[in-house]
Amino acid sequence: MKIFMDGKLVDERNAKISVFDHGLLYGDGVFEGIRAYNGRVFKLKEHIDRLFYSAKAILLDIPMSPAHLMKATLATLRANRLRDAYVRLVVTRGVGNLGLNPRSCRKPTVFIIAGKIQIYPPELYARGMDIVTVPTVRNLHSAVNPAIKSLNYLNNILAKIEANNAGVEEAVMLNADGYVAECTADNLFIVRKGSLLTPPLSAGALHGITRGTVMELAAKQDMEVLEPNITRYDLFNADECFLTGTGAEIMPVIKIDGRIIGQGKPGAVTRRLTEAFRNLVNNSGEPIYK
Ligand code: PXG
Repeated sequence: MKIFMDGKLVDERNAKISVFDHGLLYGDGVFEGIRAYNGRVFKLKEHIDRLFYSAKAILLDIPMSPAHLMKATLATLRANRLRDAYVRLVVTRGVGNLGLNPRSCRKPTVFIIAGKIQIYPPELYARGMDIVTVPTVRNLHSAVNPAIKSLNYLNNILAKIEANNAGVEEAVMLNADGYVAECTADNLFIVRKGSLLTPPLSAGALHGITRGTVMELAAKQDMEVLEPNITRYDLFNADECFLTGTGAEIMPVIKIDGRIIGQGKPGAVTRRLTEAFRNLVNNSGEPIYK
């Protein structure tokens, strides 16, 4: 496997990070997870834009332009002869000394991995997922804003462990006010009386690119799309529920905290949006091979 590392494509065995990199020592950095389908990178510009917004929020100057990063992403996919892939783009604060002050870090580290991802067991897409709400509260936006896709995912990792301990694959994270924020790497949607509802970004949800795509697809299908605060009660009484994310795509949810959602199987709206999503990802995006 070829990895893009600080401006060059290198062999996997030579793609090494210093133990003094503050991305490793402090989780000081930002990342993006991007997907390619059928020889095209889905929403590449949106992902690169979000990377720059995350970097701006943590005062990290990415040492490459957005255009250069897009080219590097495509070059990494070509170097690995990939058409369907998952791309992980990472920018860290770089090598510094043993102290958290980023002033000692001279140059951010940039690397890009192009590989595969399967975050949930494939059979769950047909059956639907059982999820639970967990005690770990989503980061406050007055602390580390959940809009920042930072290298510090402990908030989400703790929630994931709590879900696994409860015997399920995914966790619903509530915010400090008790409203639904999102899952550990996915946004959450419910369908209620024909309308599509998802928590507002102010509730602690990431500005998910799949989330935005699904909202657009629903609007095109003449559905009403709303972003109200959502409670656990709203989840339990939803007609349908599903999760969205670059890794997850669209995952139906059929049980939450032991309550069966709707008919206990993936619903018609979820299926219709999944079909529209599949159609879009296979027929749009930045071509890898021109
Ligand atoms: N919320 C959080 C906290 C995320 O990390 C999403 C929502 C969905 O956003 P997008 O833009 O992908 O629709 C994410 C995305 C992984 C992995 O390593 C994580 C994400 C994406 C892909 C893979 O498990 N996070």
